[in-house]
Amino acid sequence: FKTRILVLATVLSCTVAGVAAAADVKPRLIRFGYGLNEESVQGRAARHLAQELEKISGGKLKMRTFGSANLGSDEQMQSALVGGAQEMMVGSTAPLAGMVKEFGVFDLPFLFNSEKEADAVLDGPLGQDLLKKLEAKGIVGLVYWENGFRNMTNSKRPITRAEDLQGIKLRVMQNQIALGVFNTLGANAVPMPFSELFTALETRTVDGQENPITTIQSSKFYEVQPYLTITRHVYTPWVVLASKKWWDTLSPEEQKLIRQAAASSRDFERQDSRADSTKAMGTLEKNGMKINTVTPEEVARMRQKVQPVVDKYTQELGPELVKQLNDEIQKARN
Ligand code: TK8
Repeated sequence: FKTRILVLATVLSCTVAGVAAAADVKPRLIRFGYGLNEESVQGRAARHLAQELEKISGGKLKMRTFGSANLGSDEQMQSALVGGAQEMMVGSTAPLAGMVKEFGVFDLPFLFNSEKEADAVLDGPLGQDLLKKLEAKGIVGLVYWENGFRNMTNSKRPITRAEDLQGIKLRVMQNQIALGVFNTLGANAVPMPFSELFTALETRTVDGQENPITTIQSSKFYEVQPYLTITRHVYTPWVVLASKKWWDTLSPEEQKLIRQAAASSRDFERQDSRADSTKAMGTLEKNGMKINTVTPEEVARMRQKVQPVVDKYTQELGPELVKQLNDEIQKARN
C-alpha cells in the first residue's frame, strides 16, 4: 500500500510539473531573419531550427524564417533586435564588431587551420565570453554556426600572389579589420552589406569578393565571377542572436526551449556546411569557374604582408584577448 501511495504521489507531482511547464510556454510567433537564400546552408539550418523549436514546444513556439535579407542586412537586423522590432536572426560576427569590438578577433587573418580549431574556440571560454558581452548592448547571443573559411572570387584574373590584387575593387564585410587587411594586400577594399553584393558584382561596381565556397555556390556568384582563388585567408563564423528586449519577456522554460533548439541547429548546420562545401566545389567547377589555389609559400608572404594590420588590431582589441585566442587555438591544435 505504501509503495502504491508513493507511486501515485510521484505520478501526481510529475503531472503537476508537466502542466506547470506547459503553462510557462505561451503560443508565440518568432521572426527569424538571415541573409543568404533559402537553398543555402543558412536556409536549411534556419528551417531545422524552426522545426525543432516547434516540435519540442508542442507546437507553441512557432518560428517564421525570412531569408535573402528580407528583414534587412545583417546590420539592419542587429539594430532591429536591439530595438525589439524583430525577435531573432543569424548573421556574421564581422558587423557585430561595431557593437562589441572584441568580435573583431574573428576577422584577424590566417588564425585557424581547421574547422575543429574554430569549433573549440567558439564553443570554449573565448567564444562564450564574447556572446555574454552582447547583453549590455541589447542582444542575447545563443550559438555559433559555421560560415567557414573564406576564399576570393573576381572577374579580372586568377590571384596567384598578393600583387594580383592590385587594382581589384574587392567587396569586404563592414568591418575595420577586413578593410585594413585587404587594402594592405593591395586590393581596393569596398565595405558593403552582403544583400547588395550580387548586383554590385553583376554591374561591375566591384570586381570581386570573398566568401566561403558554400556561399559562392548558393548565391550563384559563379554566374558573374569567372575566377575563384582558394586562399582560406580567414574563418568567420555566423552567430544566432535574439533581441534582449524580447528575450526578457520570455519565461525561463521558453528560454530553455529556444536554447535547446539553437544547440540542435548548431550541430546540424556545422555538419551540413562541411558536407556541402565539398559538393559545392564540384558545382563551381561544372559551372566553368577557373579555380586555383595559392601556394603555401604565397600564403606565408601574404601573412607577412598583413602582419602590421594584425599588430595594430592586437593593440586595439587587447593583447590579452589575442593571447587567450592564440592559446585556445594551440590547445585545440595539440
Ligand atoms: C549574410 C552574410 C554573409 C557574410 C558576408 O548575411 O557578408 O559576406 O559572409 O554570410 O553574413
